[in-house]
Amino acid sequence: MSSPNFLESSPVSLSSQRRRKSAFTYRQLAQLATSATSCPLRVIAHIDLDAFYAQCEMVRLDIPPDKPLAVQQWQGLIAINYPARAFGLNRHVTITEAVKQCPDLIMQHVATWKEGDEKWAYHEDSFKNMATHKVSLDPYRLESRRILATIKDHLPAAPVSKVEKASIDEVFLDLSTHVHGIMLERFPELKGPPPYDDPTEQLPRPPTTALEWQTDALVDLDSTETEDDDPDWDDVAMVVASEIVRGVRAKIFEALKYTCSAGVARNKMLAKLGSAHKKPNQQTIIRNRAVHHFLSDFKFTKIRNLGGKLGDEIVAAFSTDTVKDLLEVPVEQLKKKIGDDTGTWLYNIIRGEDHSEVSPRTQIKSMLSAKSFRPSINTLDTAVRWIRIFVADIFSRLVEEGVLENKRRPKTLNLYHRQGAQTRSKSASIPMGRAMDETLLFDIAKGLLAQVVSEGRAWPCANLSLSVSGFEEGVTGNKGIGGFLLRGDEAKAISAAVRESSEVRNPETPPPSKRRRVEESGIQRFFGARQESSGGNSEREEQQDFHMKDEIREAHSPFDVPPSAQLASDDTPKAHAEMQSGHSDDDPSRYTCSRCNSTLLVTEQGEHDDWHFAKDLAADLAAEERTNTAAREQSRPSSTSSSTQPKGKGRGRPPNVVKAEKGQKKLQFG
Ligand code: DCP
Ligand code: CA
Repeated sequence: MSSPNFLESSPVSLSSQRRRKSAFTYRQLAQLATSATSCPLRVIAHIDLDAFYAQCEMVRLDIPPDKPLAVQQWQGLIAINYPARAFGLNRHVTITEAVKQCPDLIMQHVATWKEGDEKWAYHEDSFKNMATHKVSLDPYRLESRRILATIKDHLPAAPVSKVEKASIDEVFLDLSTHVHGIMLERFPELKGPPPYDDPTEQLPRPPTTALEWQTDALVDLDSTETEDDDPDWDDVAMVVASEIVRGVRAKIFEALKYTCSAGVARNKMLAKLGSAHKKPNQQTIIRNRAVHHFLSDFKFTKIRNLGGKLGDEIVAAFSTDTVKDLLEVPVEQLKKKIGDDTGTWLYNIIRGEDHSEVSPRTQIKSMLSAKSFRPSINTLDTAVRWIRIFVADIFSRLVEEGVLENKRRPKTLNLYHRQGAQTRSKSASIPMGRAMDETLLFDIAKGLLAQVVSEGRAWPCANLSLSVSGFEEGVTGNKGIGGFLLRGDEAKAISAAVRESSEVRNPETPPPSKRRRVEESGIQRFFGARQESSGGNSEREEQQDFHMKDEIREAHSPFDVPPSAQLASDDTPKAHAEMQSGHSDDDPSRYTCSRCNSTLLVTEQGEHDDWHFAKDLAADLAAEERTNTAAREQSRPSSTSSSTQPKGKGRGRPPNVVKAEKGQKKLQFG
């Protein structure tokens, strides 16, 4: 907690005589009031929770702060508290090694949804049951939300302070406007007006006694700067921001018992590097005069947005991963090797220039619930049970998003299904004309699954996931649910919505929308995909779904229908009939389906029954849709909306069927 208090004791007279004017102008001060991204006085903070999941468990279980604890997910450790890190533990050690290195380690498994359960819970034996359990990050999301609410409560409302949730345990704060207000109160000389009413006039210098760096870590200055140099208003702004951040951190601890680390600097990129500089429970200020020195020691792959593919490309292009080396490269050469936009951006970023905005949009854009199956699952019954869990998982998150109060509501439900190398996705509109509940989502999801199954080749299934997307702001005040009724959407009831976005993918070539993005040049090429795949929220927030996200990314990327998928697509009842002709009816390896009189191999019975289920469900939903549409059209004859029939590729194509089915009987699902 020691902090150099150098500026307070600086000799006022000498330096202030040397430079009587600030380097900053009245105009630049005014820009601070509006949080202009180009303002050189700008102050941004990044707050990152220390060992977040581990702290959540410590707080939940009331474990003393000095006890080593790690959060376990199946056979791995995903969060390690600082006392455990003192034993050399990190995310890469195995559980066996961890216990060897730290015999007193408390290992807490993450909460899980147990197949068939209505709610997630902390199960003692979950780590042994990967096949029947699914990780739930709800406890951490809940804490994340409480922390965000505490931060927002503590700070003045937007637009005075802007808060951007950057991941499950990180936020950016733009404190510029707030700091500007405090500076004007503390230093009335800043209130102006500028001499000669000229905003380009320089400000008077701040009194040196104004500064008291109460920070835990103050990054060393650039070699050209000395501590004897008088502070300027950018230093004052940093001190004020640092006080605010200290207050926020104290409040989080007081209210919720979580510690966090913070960085304060002139932009997001520097603030983020700052919060990671000293951990846990510390804050670091990177004064403008210290930026170059601070950055030159870094590997540029640690910089925000340079951690992934772009960083790797730059390392390869310049055979170095250090900022120091890259600083030597002229901008023209950067542009030549990695493109004009990216080159210019990189040139600036390694010099500490980043004008990206703190975006207060903390709204979730999509929600995903997923499960990879090891071993793969083979029956519709099991798949439906998982779908039920996904729906419960997503719905509980929707409730927290305010779906019940109509604050926000997703428009689309998407199902992804993976079988071998083939990923299929189906989407449906969520009808806007009725209240959203779990049953509605479950019915739509089952309809989507039915589409997949009716196309055949559904099993063994290695991965299933469900997501909602296309969030719309709802209605506040007295408009009620009707506010969600959008022209055209009214007619899209459940089955009709299982529609055109049905896709079969194989990871080779991108679909048209993605191709366009890949062809984009410059920085967008790298960031566009990243942003899309993050679903507007933390990638880590879906931690257990990392691999699933990869698949979704894959699903949006390269595709060519593989031979197996083509076979499935061309797979007609006739083809099956031909394949199976000539077999004896009393062959014990065969059976005749009582519903459609098809002759099938006994081993095919499960899939065939599933197919009937899928067909039944699709037919029921279509009937329901017809009834709904007719009812709506009767009540509103002037309506222009029309019903859409299912257009899935697999329409009417049963696997292994000899004759077309007859009769339809609804199968009830658990
Ligand atoms: N997380 C995860 N798997 C990863 C990375 C992170 O499950 N590969 C989860 C667990 C972490 C949380 O996200 O607790 C936040 O990630 P951080 O990278 O911020 O790590 P911590 O908060 O655990 O530690 P630190 O104190 O270094 O920030
Ligand atoms: Ca963290």
